[in-house]
Amino acid sequence: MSTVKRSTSKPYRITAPKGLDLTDGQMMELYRYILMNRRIEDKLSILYRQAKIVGGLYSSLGQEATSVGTAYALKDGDALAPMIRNLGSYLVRGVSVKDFVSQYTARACSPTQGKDGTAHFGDPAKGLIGCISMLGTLIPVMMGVAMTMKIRKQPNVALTYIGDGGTSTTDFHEGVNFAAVQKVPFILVMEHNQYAYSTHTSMQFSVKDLVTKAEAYGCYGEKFDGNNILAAYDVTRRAREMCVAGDGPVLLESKTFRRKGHAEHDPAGYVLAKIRTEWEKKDPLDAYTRFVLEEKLATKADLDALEEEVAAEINREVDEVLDGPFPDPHKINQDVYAPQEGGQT
Ligand SMILES: Cc1ncc(C[n+]2csc(CCOP(=O)(O)OP(=O)(O)O)c2C)c(N)n1
Ligand SMILES: [Mg+2]
Repeated sequence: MSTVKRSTSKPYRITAPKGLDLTDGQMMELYRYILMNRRIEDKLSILYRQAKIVGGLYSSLGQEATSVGTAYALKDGDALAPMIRNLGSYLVRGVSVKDFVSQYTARACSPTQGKDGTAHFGDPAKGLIGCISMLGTLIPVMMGVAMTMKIRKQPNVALTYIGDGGTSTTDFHEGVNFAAVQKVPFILVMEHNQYAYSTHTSMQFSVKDLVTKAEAYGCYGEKFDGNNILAAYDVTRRAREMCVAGDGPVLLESKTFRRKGHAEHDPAGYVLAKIRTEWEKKDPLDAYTRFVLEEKLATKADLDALEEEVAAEINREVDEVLDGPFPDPHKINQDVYAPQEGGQT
């Protein structure tokens, strides 16, 4: 008699960390952000295939929980520097759908007035420091921002992100080392998504957990499930408290996976199908949806209504932005180094 072997692997579930201080309303706010993050990127991906995106398109598919959860733990006066896969962090900080769509389609109304096609923009009024494309460079920059906060005795923190590949840069070493020596309120979220372009982490470093590097620099570090939005929030909230108490910097390691290629043009044929499937099952939005329903924070009907609302907002903004003009070529140099009144640089 033959026996049929059943898979014993349990479905991926997320749980609320002990001591989580979020209200039901805040947990639903997180839900809206992660949903918005996913749906904006879905739409941008379609626009890319319609040749409406100018330049590269970088996805955070599978990593949205890390962006949204970590950014949500920050407070007014904190400084945040997202990287290109942190669309969700920008959203939490108040950047609009219109800003993203206009930025990627290089319209005159975009945050960079059509001069840059990706997420390279900041907004000091929102405490946002613009992304720098040279990997690692934001670390010493944000370490400096944190140093200013310390000198001014401000109860705030500076936070930025780095990919696993970016941890191999000199700036990573210099920035983290100096931050630890100076004990500044700096949080570095290392997104261990297992690839740097096509390079697997096994070819990038010999440590299993990036967070072990914290000990080498003499600062606190903690790893967390990067697909659990509540874990991302909670670990950052605690890191923030440590930093404000003068016990910074803190290195956080998000264990996650980059579910698309490096950018939209890269089909990532170098990733085994089996591994992709494994991580699809750990989808952070699906997992949080299950949590929200099981904890009765919302009903299926509530979530369907939210889906519709989000889709309507995105479609409305896309139509409006695409109707708008590209920048005036004569203004191409204007505002490149500093805001100018009317004239050109
Ligand atoms: C100093 C530097 N070297 C190389 C590059 C080119 N580059 C851009 S993204 C990238 C891979 C980054 O991988 P990782 O840091 O793991 O971030 P991820 O793309 O996975 O989010 C490379 C090599 C760069 N921008 N800066
Ligand atoms: Mg990576």
